[in-house]
Amino acid sequence: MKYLLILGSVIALPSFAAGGGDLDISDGVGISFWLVTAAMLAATVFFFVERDQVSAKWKTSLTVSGLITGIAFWHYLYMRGVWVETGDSPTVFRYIDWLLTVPLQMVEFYLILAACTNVAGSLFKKLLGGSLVMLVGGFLGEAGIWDVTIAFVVGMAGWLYMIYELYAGEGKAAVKTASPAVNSAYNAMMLIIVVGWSIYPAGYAAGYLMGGEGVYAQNLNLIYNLADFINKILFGLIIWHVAVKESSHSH
Ligand SMILES: *C/C=C(C)/C=C/C=C(C)/C=C/C1=C(C)CCCC1(C)C
Repeated sequence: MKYLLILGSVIALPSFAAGGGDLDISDGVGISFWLVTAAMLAATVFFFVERDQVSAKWKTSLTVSGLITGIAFWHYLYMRGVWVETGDSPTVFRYIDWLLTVPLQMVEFYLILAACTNVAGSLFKKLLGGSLVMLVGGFLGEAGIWDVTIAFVVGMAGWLYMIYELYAGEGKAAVKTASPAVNSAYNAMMLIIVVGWSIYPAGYAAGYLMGGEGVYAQNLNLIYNLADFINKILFGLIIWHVAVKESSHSH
C-alpha cells in the first residue's frame, strides 16, 4: 500500500509536464529522452519494490538508488519537453538534476563504507567537494558564463581529484578488510566513476569543444542521455546485486 502511494504520486504529480510537441520519428535525440524517461520510472519502481528483498542494513542503499532514478525521472519529463518544443539543450534542468543526484551517489559510497570502515565520513567530504567543483565548472561552461575550455579544465580537475582519492586515498585501503561483497561493491562503484562517468566529459567535448551549435547539441544530449542511463540505472543495479547477495548470506 505504502508503495502504491509513492508510485501513484511519482506518476501523477508530474503529469502536467507531459505536454510538449509531438515526437518526430526522425528526432533520435527526442526518442532517447523518451526511452530514458521510461527507464528511470521503471528503475525507480524496481528499487523501491526490491527493498523488501534485502536485509535491513541494505535497505537505505536501495532507497537512495530509487531516489536517484526518481529525481532523474522527474527532470527527464521536463528535459524532454524542452528538447521537443525548442530543440535546445535543457542545460539548467540537466544541472539541477546532477546537483541533486551526484551527491546522492556519494551518499551511496558513504553507506557502503560506513558499514565496515571508519574512513567513510572524510572520504565522503572529499568526493562531495570534487564533484561540486566538477559540476560548477561544467555548468559555467555550458551556460556561457565561462570560456568553455577553461570550464572544462576546471571540471576535469574536480573529477580527476575524485579518481585520485578513490584509488590512492584512504578508502581503497580501508575496504581491503571488509567482506568480499563490500569490496566488489566498492570496485564496481570506482569503475562507474572512472569509466561510466567518462562518457559525460566526452559529451561535453562533442558538444562544445569540437565545433559550434546545431548537430553538436544533438550529440551532446544523446551522449548525456546514454550516460545517465548507465550511471544511474546500472549504478543502482550493481548495488542491488550486492545487496541481494549479501542478504542471502545472512539468512
Ligand atoms: C546522474 C548524473 C551523473 C552521474 C552526472 C555526472 C556528471 C559528470 C561526471 C560530469 C563531468 C564533467 C566533467 C568531468 C568535465 C566538465 C564537464 C562535465 C560537467 C560534463
